[in-house]
Amino acid sequence: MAAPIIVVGHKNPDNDSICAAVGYAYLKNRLAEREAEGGEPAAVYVPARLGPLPPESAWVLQQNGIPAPDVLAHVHARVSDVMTCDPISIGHDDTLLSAGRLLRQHNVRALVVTDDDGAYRGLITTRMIAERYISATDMLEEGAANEMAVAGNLIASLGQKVSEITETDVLVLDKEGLLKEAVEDLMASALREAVVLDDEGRAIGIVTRSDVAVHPRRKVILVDHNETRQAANGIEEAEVVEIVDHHRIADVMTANPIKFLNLPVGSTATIVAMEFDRHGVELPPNIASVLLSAIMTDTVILKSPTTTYVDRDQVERLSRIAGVDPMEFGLAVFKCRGGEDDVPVEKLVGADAKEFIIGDATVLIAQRETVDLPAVMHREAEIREHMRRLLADHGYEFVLFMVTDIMAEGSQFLCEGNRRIVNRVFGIDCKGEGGTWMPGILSRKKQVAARILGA
Ligand SMILES: [Mn+2]
Repeated sequence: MAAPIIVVGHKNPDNDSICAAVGYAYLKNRLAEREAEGGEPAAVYVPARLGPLPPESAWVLQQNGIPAPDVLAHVHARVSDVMTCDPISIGHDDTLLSAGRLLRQHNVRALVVTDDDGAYRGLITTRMIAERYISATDMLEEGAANEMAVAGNLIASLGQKVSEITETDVLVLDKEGLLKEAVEDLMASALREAVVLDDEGRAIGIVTRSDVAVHPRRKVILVDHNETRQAANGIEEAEVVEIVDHHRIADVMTANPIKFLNLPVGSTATIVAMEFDRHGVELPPNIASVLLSAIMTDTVILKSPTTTYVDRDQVERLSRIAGVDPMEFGLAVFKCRGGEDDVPVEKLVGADAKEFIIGDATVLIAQRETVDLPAVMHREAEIREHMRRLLADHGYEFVLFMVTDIMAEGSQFLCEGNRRIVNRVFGIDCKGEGGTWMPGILSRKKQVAARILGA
């Protein structure tokens, strides 16, 4: 079976990047099974992530009995992408005759020689056997024997022990190793073959020079991003086979035409849910719940101005399948983030902070979405002190911290530095101490940054 196709969201993953990957991989696997009509599916899809699991993702996956996607370090080609798995092996006490038979039977050029307990000892290859036979003819050259003697020597060799001509000086590779480095080592090695061992010293693969002549590309489906900067390391070496996203079109390029599904809706999970519908694949309650959580976080419980009627439709459908009240469920998801009291101030302010450039000044706009505004405001003095430190360290014109109260549908503005700009743009008089309540302001992108940048 071919290598699994990875479904992955962006770096520094948010809940949408995790849940859309889980949901879309599930859908793709059902579609592959349907296509296979009871046979072996042509591909297996595996969700992955590029960073730590957000607390709300950990919660929703656990609640629904779904394992967290594995972390993907990179998508560069690895040794495991070219190696021949489960190589044929032979015991060191076996004869050359059995070795020859195995080589012919499996039509391979190398066998793994094992100890009595199955551990890797070395390799025996067609070339080594050929050399063994060629060496017999040396007897003639030296005039030490007649042809009968050579034939006798060759016949005797059939009963010779494999261990006597086993090559033990073999390049050993790690299956997770970068292919690029493995190729360099293999070219420099005397043997044409290298072996891949597991932790217990058993041979799990063989790599030959002809295996590495091809340049395998790992297959990847991008969800919730289409920008190389946000994608897995090595993305330029990978083959992007699909993109499902709701961001601006950026710079991921492909060699072939692909399915590129991008819609200006509230979350990637919304699009994934629509795809289940389009393909007539049944949405199980646990996947519905996971997708619902992502729509809720990306749209701030449908209150962000990025929310569309399409998102509302899907929320209604998903919550029906998952058997939850959408608003209660959304709130529960947000509550998982928690930690308003004890999260370090650097994280409270900095977890979601973006720099913007106005003329020749740089400003920082940070946002914390919360269901417990009083708990955040209780730490105002500490927060302001941290904001002033950011201001001094980075030379910002101002630092604006919007504490967005999801339930009250507004944001408390805390500003340090040159407040004049913020005050002018929003027609407020933000003096510090207590901050200013901004009803209806929920989106940094649409309602705050856009206005400040446009001023
Ligand atoms: Mn998203």
